[in-house]
Amino acid sequence: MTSREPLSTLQEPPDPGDAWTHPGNWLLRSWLTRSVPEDLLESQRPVLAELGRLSGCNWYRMQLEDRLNEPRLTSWSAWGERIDEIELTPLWQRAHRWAAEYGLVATGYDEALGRHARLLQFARAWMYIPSTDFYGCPLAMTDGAAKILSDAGNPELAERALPHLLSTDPDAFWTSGQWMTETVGGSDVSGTETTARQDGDGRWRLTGRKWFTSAATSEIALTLARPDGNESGSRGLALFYLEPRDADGRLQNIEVLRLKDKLGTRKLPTAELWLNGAPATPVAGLERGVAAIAPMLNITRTWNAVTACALMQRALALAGDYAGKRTAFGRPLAELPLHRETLADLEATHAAASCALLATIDLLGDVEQGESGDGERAALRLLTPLVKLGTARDAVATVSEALEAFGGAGYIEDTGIPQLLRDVQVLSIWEGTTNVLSLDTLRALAAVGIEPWLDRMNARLAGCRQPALAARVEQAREHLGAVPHWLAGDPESLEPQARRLALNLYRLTGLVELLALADHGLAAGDDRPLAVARHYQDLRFRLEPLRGD
Ligand code: UCC
Repeated sequence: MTSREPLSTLQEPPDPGDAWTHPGNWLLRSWLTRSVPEDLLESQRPVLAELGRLSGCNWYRMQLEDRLNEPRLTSWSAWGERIDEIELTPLWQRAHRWAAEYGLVATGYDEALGRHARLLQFARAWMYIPSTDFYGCPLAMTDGAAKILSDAGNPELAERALPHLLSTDPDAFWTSGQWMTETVGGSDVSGTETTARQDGDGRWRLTGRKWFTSAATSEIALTLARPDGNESGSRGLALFYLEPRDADGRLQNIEVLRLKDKLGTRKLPTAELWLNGAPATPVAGLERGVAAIAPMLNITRTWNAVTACALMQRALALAGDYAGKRTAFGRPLAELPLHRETLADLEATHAAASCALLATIDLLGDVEQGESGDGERAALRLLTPLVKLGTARDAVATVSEALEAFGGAGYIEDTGIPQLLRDVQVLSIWEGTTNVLSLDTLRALAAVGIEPWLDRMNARLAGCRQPALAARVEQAREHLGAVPHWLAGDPESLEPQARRLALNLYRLTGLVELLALADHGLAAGDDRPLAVARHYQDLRFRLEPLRGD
């Protein structure tokens, strides 16, 4: 017997549980059931179930064991050779293989899945992401690169890279970087200083400093540079493809200056790079590089939103489980009315965020498979920045509150919980800050107008037939009716209001989609979505008189 015994109470740790079958994952399952034909969904269930089991159990354990590991940069060999080798953490090395084996990118391009390819891809990502320490970042960029190379009309590059980017063989699978951010700016890339010049053999060579390159171990990268003689500003930039290493694994005229010392996402080997004449190939002409890389941005922004929802769900699964195991004031936390209400607020926020996101993913699938018209394309253009900015903000607030639900334990590093908060903070910064995306919302509105979104929202409400929803639907319709008034007047006067406008549109999207899901649920005898929709409407739209209707 040691001097510490007898032991005082031991607290049972929280367990996230199986990510697929978890009661807190009802929304994803309901959405898939509503959207995907049953025979197709049935064929996908085994892989979703396997991912859910692994993510909530084995991978989660490995993630906790891997907690203190970080990627390491070795700049020089013992004998003075510049090598710039980056060693990844054990979990990251495994996550690369799992990503290939489970088709985390390839599924989105599987023509056999038709318009459901995107939804089924992101359903897999939803479970993979929380236990793989932001390996979703290179996957997002890989997906974006695959999208660009599929559509850019550059058969040579497509033939070279696409079979690797879409491979399900871990040894053949490549990931892509997206090198946009320079010292002059990550939001305003028009001042990009990297230059592109042809050498004597006609090979393009890039020179400049890339300040923030995520997943610096990727096999390819897409980047912006200004060809010699091009005009200043963003139109004078071109989009380039490069392979950082040669066949022997040596960096090709690139130096890794350092790994970035970040608040979170510390498993991710984000590097500052010096390109010193790195060989590269133009992807789609020699100007309008920002427009050329925009499809990648829209895909990575969608992954960003999936990550936000998946990490909110992980935080809520842990907090919910803990509430059943932790006793305070004589009862489990789960029986304390205020604690329950606090968790219910978070769950409602997560549900609405997930609905806005899944509706956007459904639309992306339609647009990519050509099962849509201009209206769908326009609605997607507006919804993408909305869900990116809204889910990111919800994730930061929700995960912060979920930490608080653990009391002091949520602040202690070896519980693994604080990392969640540090990690989600990046979601509202990279791939466009909240303000940049609010301005992109204005750009989208100027290009496509509000009508395609409004028509879609009104059609969703018109489809709600259940009497129990009538008052809620009417209230939502009134909110929608106000939207054109928000947009009236001089477009320039909207700029200071852009964030408020974007967040309101995002929340309305979540509410309307949640009501539509509630309608479907009621028709099938499930009143849970209705309860959550009511909760969200009360929480965000302050409809106190309707409480309990
Ligand atoms: O690199 C980074 C780290 C990688 C980490 C990856 C994480 C993945 C997350 C996954 C989850 C785990 S982060 C940095 C990424 N950088 C950004 O996101 C850039 C943020 N800034 C913006 O988005 C700005 O709004 C800019 C750069 C797009 C503004 O550029 P411009 O050139 O000043 O703006 P313009 O002139 O309005 O746009 C140029 C062209 C126009 O087309 P054209 O030439 O036809 O008139 C726009 O319509 O680009 C078009 N465009 C778009 N098109 C601009 N944005 C879009 C868009 N979103 N969709 C379609």
